[in-house]
Amino acid sequence: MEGGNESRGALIVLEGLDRSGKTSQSSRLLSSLEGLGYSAELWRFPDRTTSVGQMISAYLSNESQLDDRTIHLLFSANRWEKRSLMESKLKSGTTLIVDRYSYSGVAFSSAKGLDVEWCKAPEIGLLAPDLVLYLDIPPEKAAERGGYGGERYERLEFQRKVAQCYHALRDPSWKDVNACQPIEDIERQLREIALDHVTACKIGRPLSNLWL
Ligand code: FDM
Repeated sequence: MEGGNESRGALIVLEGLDRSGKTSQSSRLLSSLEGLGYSAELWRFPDRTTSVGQMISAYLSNESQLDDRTIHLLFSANRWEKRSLMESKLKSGTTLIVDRYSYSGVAFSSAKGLDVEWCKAPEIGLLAPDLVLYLDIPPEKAAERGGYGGERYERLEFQRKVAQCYHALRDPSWKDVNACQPIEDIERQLREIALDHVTACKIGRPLSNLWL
């Protein structure tokens, strides 16, 4: 199976501001796909279980301070340490639903003022998603949802900048879904879009790399 593209799984990424509903929608999407008999797993970045992930977690909860470029590279390393497992899962036919990925990496760091191309550079060569589902919500609405949990980036002013940076990253794999709709409507739309992509990958769309 050289090339490994026959009957592979799809790489589906959910992106959006904090409190946009990514995490609950990712779980619902996983249940839907599994219920339809697909092999699927739910991943998330940062993956706080690795030693790099623990450094990221300490930074996010303000237990440690790191230079902006240093934390950017740690987020990137946290994706690189999972790249080969990601590729083998996809090639073995498992669809991955990923709660945040490289787009978070570039959007959050460039919202701090780092150059976008500099932010993308360490991400070049990571697997490109087949589909990015962007849960679109005005930053003010997201802030009203039960408040933020107190982590470093959960501030309205910063989330406004992140929203602008996300918008500049749109590419052909990107689909906006209005995250202000009722939960079940969002769930249904995500499922429909995701199923199209899962089917396309099954019939042999090749894997590709970011950000080329
Ligand atoms: N975040 C997440 C980044 O700044 N860069 C990244 O590469 C990733 C994956 O970390 F505020 C930010 C986004 C968010 C925070 O995310 C932790 P979760 O989804 O709340 O764990």
